[in-house]
Amino acid sequence: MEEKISNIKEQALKEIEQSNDIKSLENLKVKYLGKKGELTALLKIMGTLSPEERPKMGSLVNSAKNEITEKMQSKEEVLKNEELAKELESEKIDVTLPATKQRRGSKHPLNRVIEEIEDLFVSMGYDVVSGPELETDEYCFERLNLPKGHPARDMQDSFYISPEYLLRTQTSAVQARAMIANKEKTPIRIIVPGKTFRREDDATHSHQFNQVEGLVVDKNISFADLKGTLEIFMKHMLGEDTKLRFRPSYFPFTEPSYEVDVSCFKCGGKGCNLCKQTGWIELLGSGIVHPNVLEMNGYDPTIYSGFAFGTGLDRLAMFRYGITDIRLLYANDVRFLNQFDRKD
Ligand code: FA5
Repeated sequence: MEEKISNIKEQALKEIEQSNDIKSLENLKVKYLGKKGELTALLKIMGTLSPEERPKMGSLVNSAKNEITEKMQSKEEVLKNEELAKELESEKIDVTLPATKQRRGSKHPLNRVIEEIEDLFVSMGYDVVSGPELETDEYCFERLNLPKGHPARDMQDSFYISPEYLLRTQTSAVQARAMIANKEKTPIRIIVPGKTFRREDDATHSHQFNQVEGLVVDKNISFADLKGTLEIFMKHMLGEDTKLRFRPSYFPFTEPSYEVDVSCFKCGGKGCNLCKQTGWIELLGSGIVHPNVLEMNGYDPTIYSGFAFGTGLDRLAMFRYGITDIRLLYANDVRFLNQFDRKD
């Protein structure tokens, strides 16, 4: 029996030493010290021994058990440390590596254009004002010399909410609001960037688009002031070499009225596919404020005069950035928007 105990102990110590993970160590615990383990089996047969042998064998089994337990504990510690070291190694962070770049949103091309225009006009002493997008028929048309039933209303296909309210078709609506709001009838120098809406939809017309309106009312305002202002505006946006062409046109709220074309910035006026071989691109409507409009909105046309202009911001952004379809500006496709990350 003594030899058997010694063999079991030697075998157990050897196997413990050879085990190389916690799982196999657990198995050895069961194999030697568990309820059905080899040492436990020896304790169970103690009763069959003579009373003289029993204490000796008992103490031999116990000391073998203690030795195996101790060996197991120290091996377990070694294995746990090894596993921890492996884990730490796999989680190691190289703090010297360059950081992953965080993508930041970029400014929408329309907002870039709006901000640029605002900066320019503020530097020339203008105020930036806004007005409601859901507008009354009165401000959108009637106070702009377009009474109900006026044929020129057909030029702007409108979204009516009720006979009295519509989504404004032009930022010109704010012209009348600014004149009415100015109780002292002091000079006005404003720009109005904002959303406008018409029942149109193709590559160059959107049902929602943006305009920027300009309005100056003061004494002795003439066509020369309008021309000079638009030249500064367009050269700033499209380049110093840009030329302007004023074509007589018709708007009920200005007289005389002009459509303004700019020389094609792509071909420099020689003619290309962008300007349809004409060398010119139509960009805005403008004119000298109609005396009826001044009068209707509280300014004496014999004392005051003014000029106004309205341009499509979307079209300006399209020319500026070479965008061929206006709908891209509203599709919220990040692949499109990301291109403007570092455009200017
Ligand atoms: C007007 O809206 C006038 N209120 C402009 C004006 C203001 C004239 C002050 C005189 C004095 P028009 O309908 O032409 O005019 O529109 C002006 C510009 O808005 C156009 O040149 C174009 O750039 C843009 N625009 C018009 N409709 C659309 C549309 N559906 N989608 C995108 N841009 C449009």
